[in-house]
Order: sequence, then C-alpha cells, then structure tokens
Amino acid sequence: MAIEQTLILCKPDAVARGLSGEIIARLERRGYAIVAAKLIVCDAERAKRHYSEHDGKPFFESLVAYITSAPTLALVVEGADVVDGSRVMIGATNPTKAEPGSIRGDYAQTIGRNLVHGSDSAASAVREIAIWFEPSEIVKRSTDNDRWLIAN
Ligand code: DAT
Ligand code: MG
Repeated sequence: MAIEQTLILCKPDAVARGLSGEIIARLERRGYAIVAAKLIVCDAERAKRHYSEHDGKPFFESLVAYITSAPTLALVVEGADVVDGSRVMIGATNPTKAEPGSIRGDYAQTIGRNLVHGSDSAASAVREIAIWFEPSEIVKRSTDNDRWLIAN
C-alpha cells in the first residue's frame, strides 16, 4: 500500500453535462482527497503533451479537438493506491465494456465521450500532474494530524 497521487480529468462532456460534482463525490466517498483542482480550457499544446502516447493513432486529432473544445475540470487526487483504485472506479475505456457501477458504466455511451481521465500508472501520474499543475497549486496534507497545509 502506498499513498499516491493521480491526475483525474472531468473531461468536457462531464463538465457540460453537470457530472463533475458526481465524479468528485464518488472519489471523496471512497476516501480519496482532492489536493488540487482547476477548471481550464485546455489548449492544443497541453492536449498533445497529455495524450502524446496516442500521437499518430487514427483518433488522435479528434481526441485533441474534443479535449480542447470546452472546459475540463482537472484534479489531483490523493489516497492509498489511488492510481489503480480510481481506474477501477472509472471503468473500461469503451463504455460499452465498462461495468455498471463504474463512472463510465453508469454515465457514458461512447469511447469518444467517456467523461473522465485517470492516470494509468504511478509514472504516468507524475508526468501528467506536471502537465496540468504547478507544484505550488497542489495542497500538501500533513501526515501527522488532520490539518491541511498549503505547500510552498
Ligand atoms: P483511457 O482514457 O481509459 O486511459 P486510453 O489512454 O487508451 O484510454 O485512450 C485515451 C482516450 O482516447 C480515451 O479515453 C478515449 C480515446 N480513445 C482511445 N481509444 C480510442 C479509439 N479506438 N477510438 C476513439 N477514441 C479512442
Ligand atoms: Mg490512458
């Protein structure tokens, strides 16, 4: 068990449909902590860096167009093994394969509008968090009591 951070994006369809609160509520009820949050219209440069592993694939251009089309709510979420745990909560990439009870299984229909992104490994999380947030924007939780401290 490791306390980890992961990047969660409530993608443009989630924000437009008013589902970002539902996504946050599910993560918080699991016991994960939101340690950074930012509503942002992602530009093409950030989108291409974020999705660089998919550069050259047939869906890459439409993926970049979609993620830059409207506001995204970017979150850094912290908790025990949160990278894998949040991916299970999100569900399979293609919502037709996502289990009922997962976010995509409950609310999404198509792979091109699957509501939420979650980092797929601890290394991806470190890389992706640095694309979306400055270190100073991430709140540091004290390890020895319940108080929350602002990082600097
Ligand atoms: P995930 O978002 O589950 O990590 P991924 O990293 O494989 O999935 O792909 C990133 C996003 O790209 C995914 O959420 C939706 C889109 N995508 C992936 N495969 C696709 C495909 N075959 N056709 C259209 N869009 C696709
Ligand atoms: Mg992925």
